[in-house]
Amino acid sequence: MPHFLATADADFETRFTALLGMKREDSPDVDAAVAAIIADVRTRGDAAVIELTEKFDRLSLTPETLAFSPAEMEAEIAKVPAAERAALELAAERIRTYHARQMPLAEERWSEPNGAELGWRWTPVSAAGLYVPGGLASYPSSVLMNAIPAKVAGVERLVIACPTPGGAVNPLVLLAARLAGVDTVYRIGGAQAIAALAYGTATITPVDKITGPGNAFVAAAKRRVFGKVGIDMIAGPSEILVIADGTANPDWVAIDLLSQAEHDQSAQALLLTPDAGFAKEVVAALEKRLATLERREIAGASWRDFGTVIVTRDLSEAAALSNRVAPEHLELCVADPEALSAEITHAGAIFLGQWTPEAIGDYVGGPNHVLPTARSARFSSGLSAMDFLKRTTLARMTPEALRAIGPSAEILATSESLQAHGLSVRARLDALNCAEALK
Ligand code: HSO
Ligand code: ZN
Repeated sequence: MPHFLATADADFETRFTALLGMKREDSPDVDAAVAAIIADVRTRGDAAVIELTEKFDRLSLTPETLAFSPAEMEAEIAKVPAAERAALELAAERIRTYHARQMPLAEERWSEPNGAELGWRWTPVSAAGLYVPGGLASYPSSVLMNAIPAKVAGVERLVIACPTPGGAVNPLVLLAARLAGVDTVYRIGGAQAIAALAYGTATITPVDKITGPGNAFVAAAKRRVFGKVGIDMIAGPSEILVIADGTANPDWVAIDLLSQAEHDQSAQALLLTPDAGFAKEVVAALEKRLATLERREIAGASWRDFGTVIVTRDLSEAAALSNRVAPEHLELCVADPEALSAEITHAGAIFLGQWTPEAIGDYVGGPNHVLPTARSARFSSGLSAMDFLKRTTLARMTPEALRAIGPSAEILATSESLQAHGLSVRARLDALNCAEALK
């Protein structure tokens, strides 16, 4: 049974707080094992990566076969049926167009009356590595969502690490890699792949930033290599929160809730509505739909353990509660989604109105589907072109500007007992004063 709450209940606040604090992911503590794997890859390079791939993926590789050859890529990609190819191409194009709009001006610069110039400049990271899980969660759509923003940002070298357990390859993943402009696809996975991307081996050139989802080993490895390289985020199980009023279609809302529940038994689907009768209809429709799903075991476990229905006094109260959840995906299935959207302050992605199922955003809408989970939308955003850019600040003083603001720098340097700092300013001010005196 999902959780049923009503804001009118006396114990609502206690139960809602418990919901917010609920720990959904029970990830095993693999940190010690991951530390050992990273150390091994750092000291033994390719040999360690090859041994670990043999052990975990039952696949024998050599330095020459760590990456797919162009001919192997061709052969796999040729297996993709035309309909899938066309759909992936449409998705790639729409994701590219959307992310191109995120690009900031390459350089901003302005001058002050004293002649000083200030500004900043954006430059891409040189190389990025994208992790793609093998097996059940090997999503071609996620390849596009990670690789395209990197390309749009101007990343020169883009590589993928994707395990192929027992040699099993997903041709769609390789096609997505090709469409997105990925240079090399390595058939390696786990912590060993993250270590190889971060530190490099004789055959794998290290990258500067690693993005993409993965299992507990991959997550722990990303945490450990952070600092040596940049990472995107540590993504948790998917979440969807739907705010609906009586005008929504209960069956559509039900299947939207299930669309995220089917990702993972730790996924969470929440429905907030002021209409108790409507809530009942959604739950009934959901049970019916659930029974028909291939992934009913997973979706059913998610709905049973973490599914939640909250009856609110009105839509504004639903928006306020949603802001406290800060969901990864928020659907507004209400008569006036724009008005309600104005009340939303914390959410990874908002889907406005009944014609916008969340799945559109997962595949072809254009916005990124790599989004902050576990309430981290309170302080972070989904993956974007900006994640592959860095900002360098620019400053240019003139004698006049240095005269105006230099003395304050000197005073602050003295107060921090940093003599050379102060002297670097003073030397220039003295030269200026000297030149002035000689005039
Ligand atoms: N909803 C998932 C992404 C995804 N859905 C991939 C389907 N494929 C996390 O945002
Ligand atoms: Zn999804």
